[in-house]
Amino acid sequence: MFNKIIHIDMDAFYASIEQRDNPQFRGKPLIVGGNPRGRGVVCTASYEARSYGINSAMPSATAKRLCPNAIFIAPNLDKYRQVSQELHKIFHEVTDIIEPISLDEAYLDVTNNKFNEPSATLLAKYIKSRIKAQLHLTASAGISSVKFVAKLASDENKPNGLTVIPPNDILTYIADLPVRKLWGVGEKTEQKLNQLGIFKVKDIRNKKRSFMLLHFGKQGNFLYDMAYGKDQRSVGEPTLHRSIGQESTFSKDLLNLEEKLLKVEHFTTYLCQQLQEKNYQIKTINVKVRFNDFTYKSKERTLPHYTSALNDLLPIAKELLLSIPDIENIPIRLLGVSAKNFWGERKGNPQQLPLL
Ligand code: TTP
Ligand code: MG
Repeated sequence: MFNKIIHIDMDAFYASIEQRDNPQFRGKPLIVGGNPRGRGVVCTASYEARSYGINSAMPSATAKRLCPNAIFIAPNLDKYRQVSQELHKIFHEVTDIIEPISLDEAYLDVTNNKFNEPSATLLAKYIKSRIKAQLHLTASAGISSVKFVAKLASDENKPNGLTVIPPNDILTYIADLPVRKLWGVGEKTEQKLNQLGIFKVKDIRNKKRSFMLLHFGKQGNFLYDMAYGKDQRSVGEPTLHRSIGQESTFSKDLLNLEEKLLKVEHFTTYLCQQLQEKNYQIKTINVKVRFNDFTYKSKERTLPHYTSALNDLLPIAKELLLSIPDIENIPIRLLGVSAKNFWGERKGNPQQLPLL
């Protein structure tokens, strides 16, 4: 018996919300992000702007050069967080086994669902139509029996896509993909794989598991499994987290304080969303940075009470960042916000609801 996993990813999330709420932006190249006259970066671009080669994390000034007519607006995270909460209510109509990845992205395990509906395709269509009807936004869905393939599938026909990769098609579907597409493979791992003559997923199949283990440790094991379409990770399972959080190494160093604080805000927002979804509360929050000279600094604080509220955690996360000596002046290449000291457990058993 195969699992049925749906991965949902909203299309041009921040930009689509702004186009929805501001009719004058519709059909136009819209960029949500930092000021193009400053050192800000693009959070996301509408699909109209992407046709000029603009994408997330690009400096806003470059985006302006590529498309001088583009409209630039600053992000409104409160609004996006509210939309994300509405989105999660729609997910919960179908299942309570949900694993949020970010504000606009989540895995849903629909193997058993509240509609007792055996077709994951029908459920994905239902979710997409509810998102359209209620939020006036579009999402792309990917369906497969394993998580990493469901995620690849949701990216396959963006925007407004729905792609199903049945269990028997997985091996063929992934064979010719570049290794970079595999879950957890960033620039560094990609380079290392390439140096070992591994460019496509199917190239991993020419290596032994022991070879992958030798060169990549635990990750090698996982890469080997994924090359054969295997991914044991279940959706939103309550793992015994030692810590939970978000971190990123940036393609361009973060230079100004505004950008650094905005990243802290993004990551803390994601963190709180993850905590609330999993019904966890935490007591200790940590902010870490790696400067461009590779020195590493980390600050943490333990609160007197457990919480998962952004109102509690965001001011502390910002304070922690600001307490790092010289944070204003030194460019940073990595930033992370994480939490530990957990309390709580996953929500109870799903309820049966009638099909609407
Ligand atoms: P994504 O899902 O990566 O991008 P997207 O929803 O804008 O576009 P699509 O999925 O159709 O390709 O990210 C979701 C939101 O997260 C995005 O709207 C803005 C924010 N974001 C950033 O702020 N910085 C980033 O570098 C990225 C990748 C996303
Ligand atoms: Mg998205």
